[in-house]
Amino acid sequence: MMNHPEPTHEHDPGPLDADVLIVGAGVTGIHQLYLAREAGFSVRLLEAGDGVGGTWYWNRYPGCRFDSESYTYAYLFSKELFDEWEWREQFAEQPETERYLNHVVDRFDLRRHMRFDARVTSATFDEPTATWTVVTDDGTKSRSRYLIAATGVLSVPFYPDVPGRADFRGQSMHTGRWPAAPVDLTAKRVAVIGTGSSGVQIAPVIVDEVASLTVYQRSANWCTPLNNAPITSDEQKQLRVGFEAMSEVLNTSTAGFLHPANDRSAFDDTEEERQAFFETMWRSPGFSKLSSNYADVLFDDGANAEWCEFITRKIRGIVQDPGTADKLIPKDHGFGEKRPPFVTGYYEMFNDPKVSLVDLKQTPIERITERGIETADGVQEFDVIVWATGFDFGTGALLRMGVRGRDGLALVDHWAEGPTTFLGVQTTGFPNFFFPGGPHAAAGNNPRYNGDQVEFITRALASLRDDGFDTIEVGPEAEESWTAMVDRGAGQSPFGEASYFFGTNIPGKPRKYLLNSGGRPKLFKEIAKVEANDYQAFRRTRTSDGGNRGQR
Ligand code: N01
Repeated sequence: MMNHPEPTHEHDPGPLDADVLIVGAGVTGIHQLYLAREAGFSVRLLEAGDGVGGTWYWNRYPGCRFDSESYTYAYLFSKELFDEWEWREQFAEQPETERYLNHVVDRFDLRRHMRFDARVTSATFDEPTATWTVVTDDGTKSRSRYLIAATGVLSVPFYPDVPGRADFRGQSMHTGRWPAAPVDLTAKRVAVIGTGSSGVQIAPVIVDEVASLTVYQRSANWCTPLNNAPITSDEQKQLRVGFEAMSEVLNTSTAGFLHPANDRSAFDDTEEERQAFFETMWRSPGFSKLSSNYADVLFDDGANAEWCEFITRKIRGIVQDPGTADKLIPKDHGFGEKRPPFVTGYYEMFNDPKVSLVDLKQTPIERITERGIETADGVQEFDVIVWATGFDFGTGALLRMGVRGRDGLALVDHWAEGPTTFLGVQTTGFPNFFFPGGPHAAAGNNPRYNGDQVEFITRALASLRDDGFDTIEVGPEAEESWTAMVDRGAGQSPFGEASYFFGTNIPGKPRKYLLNSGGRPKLFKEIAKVEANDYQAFRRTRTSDGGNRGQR
């Protein structure tokens, strides 16, 4: 346990509540809490929701599920935990994931460090003591040495500014704020606005119960099958036997998946071989369509076009009405320029006569009325409108928390032109503040990247303690170089170019890449360098003895 400082200067804000204060009880926050406590720090966690799960707490819409394989998304820090939790499906549904995260919290006795219904409204760095004071919406203050915001990248739902949204008299829900109480959609006339991963997941799952389903599509997406399946008892056994080997792959692979990379280029193969390969891809699970596809599928226009033509033929083969099929085929971007959704029964659903598709490029939404949605084609009445319109990705939650660093610098001003980070964990001017799983963090199977980050942060805090420091702040050179790497990498492939990955779905948000374009190899390399160089990328000081800065 770290000794709580005894401030000797006049400025004495009282004792600390914890060494480490974490915000957010999602996958990253739980992991960070566990590691920090295991490392001997006193810990607290504040969570805005009234339960554990983060993304897997708020996104409880029907059909919400992983598109990373369940066991590859799960924690790997305990073999016992891995052994005792049997994922039922290759791609688990939200309720199972929420149960799993609750199980982890209880199994490792983490709940007693958590406070729920505690939304952070301000977080202020106090320079003389190098501590953070965090205030929640009920006015409670907490002080800590270190503040770790594990607030996630998809935690602020985005509602487009459509006139009349508040006028609708029926039920209106965002997928990212789905009510905990069951929503009865039986025999209801339902609209789903948005065809990103959430919209295309919910629609086919509710279609059987509703009276009618109308999908409002602004951009068609290159959807391919998820190819989910139950995990058989033999597979369960193999997973347990192969845990170490699997962990090794997951802990070292580029995007945190098990799918092997393909070193072939599309035109290394004949036309016939290519079509056979694409068929294999179509039948393969989840993200393997990106990770195991031809190596040049994102980099060569011809290769990308061939794969898109293959998907186009599939769509035309499944969707019986040629007009609808045509609308469902993207014309404005290639595969991977938007985050590809993985679907079950999505295209097939359009063959059901109660399902219709509105192409918003032809007939944009003009307004929401009391009874429904008005486009140039008139008003269509609904009982329920589902807003599957995405999130203020990457920085949304961090910038709403009222974070102020050195000299009162507001994070919202510091990042007015977009986030600047080192390793996606720290930014200059905000000592002792970390944000794993935030901007510049991941670009693949999120828990693997975010796990790398929380492990690094925990080691960094332990090294501070061991070396007699209590304050850590990244230097400007390291931040500039990491941010420049992210921006440079983002320009090198069209990946996510047409998507919220650049923040362009939010009016007024600067266009900046929000993922880690260097991937895990770059993260591993930089972390190794930092640790080998005794944290020279950071300014480490001692403050709690009254400002005696033992800088190194
Ligand atoms: O959000 P999105 P999402 N009028 O931003 C449309 C993860 N996730 O919640 O493309 C009409 O992708 C917008 O249209 P356009 C995953 O990382 C994972 O679906 O901007 N439509 C788009 O179609 C995912 O990428 C899973 O033209 C409007 C949609 O709303 C991320 O969460 C499942 C509009 C928003 O799509 C976000 O996915 C679900 C307007 N004014 C989510 N404004 C898994 O499978 C926006 N749209 C694990």
